[in-house]
Amino acid sequence: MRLSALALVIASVIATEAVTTPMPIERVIRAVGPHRLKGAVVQGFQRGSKQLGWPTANLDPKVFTTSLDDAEEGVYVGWAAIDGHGGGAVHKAVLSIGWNPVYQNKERTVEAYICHDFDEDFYGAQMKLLICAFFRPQADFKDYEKPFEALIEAITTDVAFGKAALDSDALKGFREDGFFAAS
Ligand code: ADP
Ligand code: RBF
Ligand code: MG
Repeated sequence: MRLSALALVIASVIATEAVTTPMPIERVIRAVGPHRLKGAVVQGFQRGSKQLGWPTANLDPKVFTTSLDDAEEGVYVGWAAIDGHGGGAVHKAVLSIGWNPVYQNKERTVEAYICHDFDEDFYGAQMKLLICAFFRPQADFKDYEKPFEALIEAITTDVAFGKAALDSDALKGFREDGFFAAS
């Protein structure tokens, strides 16, 4: 592991230990794919912004039912662009793939917190998502005294960790991927 990646892992373990925690959440950077997914932003359960303070743009499930394996549940980083919003620019994204074990969803979701302050919601818009690294499995936080607070703190750390990871030489180049230039 490169030194900068190791420093990120240590920093993220320390940050997540701050919650009353039986086991710290560990993060590593494992390159994947990249997976290039394109589809509409759909409605979810409206929990991201309201309950957790982290909105997630949910990708139309028909885009990934066959292209992503069930085994790929986890927290990932990548790059995202929303057609007609945020200047159409490519932004950093920290995302969740799976059944959200804290909530025990029946359907798998692919949902991305996009690191940009949008002026408006963008349901129905086309989202391009390039997923390039995995960094932890999803957790149910049931051993924690306050599972929802633990989830919020984990996501907060994931976002800081993900933003730094996307600045690494291994991942930053995907921002210029031809996928984002194509219609
Ligand atoms: P839902 O459950 O419907 O996905 P969320 O509470 O997760 O609702 O909020 C997601 C919605 O918020 C997105 O579909 C999008 O329209 C809007 N949104 C605004 N800013 C962002 C952002 N930075 N990242 C993701 N979604 C955002
Ligand atoms: N849900 C979980 O149940 N467990 C997790 O460990 C988890 N990690 C997440 C990490 C990130 C960066 C994001 C954006 C979401 C994560 N979620 C996780 C999904 C979260 O439960 C979901 O976004 C909200 O329920 C709103 O749909
Ligand atoms: Mg959402």
